[in-house]
Amino acid sequence: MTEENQNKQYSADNIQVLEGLEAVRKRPAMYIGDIGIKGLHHLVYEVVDNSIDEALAGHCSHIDCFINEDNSITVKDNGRGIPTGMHEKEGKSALEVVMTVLHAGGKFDKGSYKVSGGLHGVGVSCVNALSSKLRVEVHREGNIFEQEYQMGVPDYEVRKIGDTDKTGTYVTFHPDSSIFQDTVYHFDILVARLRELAYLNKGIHLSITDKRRTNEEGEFIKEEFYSEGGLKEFVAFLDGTRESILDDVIYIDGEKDGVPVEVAMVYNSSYTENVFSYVNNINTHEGGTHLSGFRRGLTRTLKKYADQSGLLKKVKFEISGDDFREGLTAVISVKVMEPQFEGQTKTKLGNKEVISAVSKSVSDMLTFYLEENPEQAKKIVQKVILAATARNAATKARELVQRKNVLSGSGLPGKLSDCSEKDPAKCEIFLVEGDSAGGTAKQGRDRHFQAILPLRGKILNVEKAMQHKVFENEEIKNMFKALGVSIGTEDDERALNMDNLRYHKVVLLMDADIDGSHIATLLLTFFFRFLKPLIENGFVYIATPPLYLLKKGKDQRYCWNEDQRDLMIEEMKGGKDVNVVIQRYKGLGEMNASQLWDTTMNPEHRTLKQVSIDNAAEADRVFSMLMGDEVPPRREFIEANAKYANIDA
Ligand code: 0RA
Repeated sequence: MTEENQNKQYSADNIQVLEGLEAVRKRPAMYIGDIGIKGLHHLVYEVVDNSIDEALAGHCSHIDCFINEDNSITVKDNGRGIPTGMHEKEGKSALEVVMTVLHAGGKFDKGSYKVSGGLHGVGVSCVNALSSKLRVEVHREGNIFEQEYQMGVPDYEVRKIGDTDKTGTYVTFHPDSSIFQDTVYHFDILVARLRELAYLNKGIHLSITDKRRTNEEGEFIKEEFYSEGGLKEFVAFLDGTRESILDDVIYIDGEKDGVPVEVAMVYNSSYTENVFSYVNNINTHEGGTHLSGFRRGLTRTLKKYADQSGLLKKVKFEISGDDFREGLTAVISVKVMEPQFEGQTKTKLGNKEVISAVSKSVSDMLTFYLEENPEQAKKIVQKVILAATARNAATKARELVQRKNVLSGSGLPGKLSDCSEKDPAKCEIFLVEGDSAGGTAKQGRDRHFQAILPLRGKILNVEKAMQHKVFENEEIKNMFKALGVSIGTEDDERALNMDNLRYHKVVLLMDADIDGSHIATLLLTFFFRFLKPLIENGFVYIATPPLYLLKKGKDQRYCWNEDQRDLMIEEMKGGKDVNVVIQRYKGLGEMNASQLWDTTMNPEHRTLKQVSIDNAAEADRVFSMLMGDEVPPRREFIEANAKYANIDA
């Protein structure tokens, strides 16, 4: 190539780079999922993923993350450092290529299990494009290099700024506030993900430091994660507050047909199934072939063992696949070279070859385990028989509910005050604590699109109840009927059928006190365990009634927290010595219908908090802990989170 041609080539490449960055900024959601809290945190995962890849390749042992005072993020690793030499094809530093060219990151490290497609693995260049500022520092071959960017565009060429005897890559980025709705990082969300990563990738030290806050000793808040046992420890952690029926977690870590498979499982005394599956460290919410393989291996092996053991002789009914998974907590993690992600949220693994790889691994491991541990094996089989017995009872109870539905005409509960609109997308239902608040809400609502269902007293703690008890519960039956949803479809006995869902906003309206919080928690537990797709679709909300009413003559104002109250009092006084009347709302009952409408129900003024699941494994652990028998972890959680809740003890 002549020099002139080379220059042309160079500028043509540059135009491509700019077009690439522009595409990301125009449609950020296509690359990182959304531009809300999820997408914001996704930026961190994207950067950390690169360091994890370096660790999986065996060159990095420590990854340290920092939330800086200004809400920028720093990720440091002690890997080999991103190469800084000339990139032949692009005619510039390899570092600049990795940081600015979409999907360039993976090109260097063929052979590691890099994710292709899906929402993840889009590369650090996406993070760069979505950052108002980003700085990378590389320690490599005795030198320190740096480059800075604005919205992905380099400020200058890669330059050497010093000498070092270390190696590693440091990235600091400032999420662009003109792109993201909110640029404040949540420590807890990052903690949950880093902990998960530590369990999924044993042997790597991960840490997160929050430089915005200090503890009593004046040190920054910091959490460190390291797991030697991997998924075995993950399952023990998830089931920490449940009562195990086995002596130990069953564990396998190996490779079948070229697919690395790691599985850990344990049975507890609860009635829920908690199986989390991962592909290349991504939580596959929608499951897929690795999950099918796990289920197949589990069912076949346990069934065979149970048949041979003679323990099933007295059982008069069919045992189903579900029965083998009641009270089961398990994590499956596979690494797939070229994963095919399918499903609505692209979190369902499609690769067919993975089914037999996982199923064979699980069969081998479990057969060996059952033979070696006959006492444990007996406990598992007895648990399965109990589950089958209960399921029979549950099926009968459920059929009873469904038949009653048909008999009572419209099938809507008598306590429901329905709305007149029929298009679910425009309809809202308020689940209201108590008949009296329900009455106020009924008067205050816009009956055109808002329905009210009062709930009486504490609802059932589904975390501790057998399935048939759940379906027999009056309040729960009412919720199913009012919402228009049912459990069980043709191909999955436990799947939720939402085809006839009647409202796209399901709003929990509770008192802003301890009892209200408790009822909201019970309800959320019920939604999480039985109506999860409603949450995943963004249909579940929590209403936020005000805590105070301030009055000075005709001037009346509502406040939602103490800071707001104090500010407003000063404002109403206007420097004069008049004592503003403060009314503390203890319950919804103290508001009249028009006040409730104005502050809490009117779409023009209200604030609804949308319920979402950031991290499925963490949500499961928290619910089991909040609703379980052990008091100390619950107290610890409530104390740590008290600042988020309106607690009025
Ligand atoms: C490709 C090759 C080499 C290192 C990396 C990628 C690398 C990338 C990232 C991203 C974050 N941290 C990272 N650490 C390393 C090095 C190849 C060599 O030295 O031979």
